Amino acid sequence: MFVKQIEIRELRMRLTHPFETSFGSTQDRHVVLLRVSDGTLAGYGEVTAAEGPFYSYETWETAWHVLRDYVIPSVIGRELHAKAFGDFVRGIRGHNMAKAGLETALWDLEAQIQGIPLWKMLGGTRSQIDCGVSIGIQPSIDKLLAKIDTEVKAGYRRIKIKIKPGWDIDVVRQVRAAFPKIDLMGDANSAYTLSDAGVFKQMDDYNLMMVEQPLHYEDMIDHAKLQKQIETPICLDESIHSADDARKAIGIGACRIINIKLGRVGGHREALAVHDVCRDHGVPVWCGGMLESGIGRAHNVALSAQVNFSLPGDVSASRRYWAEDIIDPPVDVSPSGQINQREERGIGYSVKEDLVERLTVRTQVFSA
Ligand code: OSB
Ligand code: MG
Repeated sequence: MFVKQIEIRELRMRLTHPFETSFGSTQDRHVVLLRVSDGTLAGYGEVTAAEGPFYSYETWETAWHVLRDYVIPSVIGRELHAKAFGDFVRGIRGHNMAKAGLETALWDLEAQIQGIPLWKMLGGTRSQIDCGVSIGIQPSIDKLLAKIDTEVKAGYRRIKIKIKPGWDIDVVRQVRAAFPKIDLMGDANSAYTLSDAGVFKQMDDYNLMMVEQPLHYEDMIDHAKLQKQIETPICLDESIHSADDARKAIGIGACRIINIKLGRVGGHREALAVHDVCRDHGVPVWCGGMLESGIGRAHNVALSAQVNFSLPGDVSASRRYWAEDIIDPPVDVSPSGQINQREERGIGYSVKEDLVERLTVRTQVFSA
């Protein structure tokens, strides 16, 4: 396809509730969207970088800079397939979230041109995906228990709670006592070191599906040491940026599960490669979330159709995040905790262009 025009926009969107992790709280999101056109059709992608360099070094502002000055100039006016995007930006180190914003838009456009749903073009087979929720750190345990109750009643198939030092073992104990049967996990977002192994040994008593990224955001070695000391499977999030990372982490026993995020790995092509490495090693994967608008969410849904996404992901309904999402229809979750893939072409949801325009605070257009 011919990359005739690329539009980059920054939107301000307020989450219905603040979301707190071990590295901080966020509510007012800066959502960077990419719209790429061949002159006839358009594809959309989302940059999942956060408001500050806390989950990773990228922010919405670094993504804008890297896209404007390096990524977009590498592909504008070129003839390419979405799967070849990585070859055009190979010289740009890191900044995977910036790259993924454009890469995913190119996949949407290519699926639009072919007139097929993206999930099918990617080779996905799951026409329904299993959904979990990620619940941020709450002001009190009672509030957390009430949130879990709401989500379990809504049908979600797995509950993830955020943990940090001081909000960990006692919280897990009380959640387990109140909900003995639910599929439960904890996500530490790198808040611990190997000297905290005792905390995770205690967690072994509460039948957690997994503990996500307990240690440093660049580490694999200490995770392997921790995994040897505990029974609960470790799931890596922050540490995995590529299929090569996945191969190394699995090889040294640093994890037994991997969370795949499109932004963190640079887009659909690398996400599929991570998926395949995990599948070949018998390691299940699930799709992570980054508090996306409907556009990033729709890409997550499409990716989750891959066969080895055998665990419920952090892909949940639009209404959990936004009073009004920017796609139509919003992403909806069934009472049995699943999202149905759509048969419409591309990401399968249409973008509410009027609403996007109202939420936009800056735009830049690049034309061939
Ligand atoms: O670690 O998975 C994470 C949100 C922001 C940054 C990191 C993470 C998260 C979530 C939320 O857990 C997932 C979601 O509901 O989108
Ligand atoms: Mg995580």
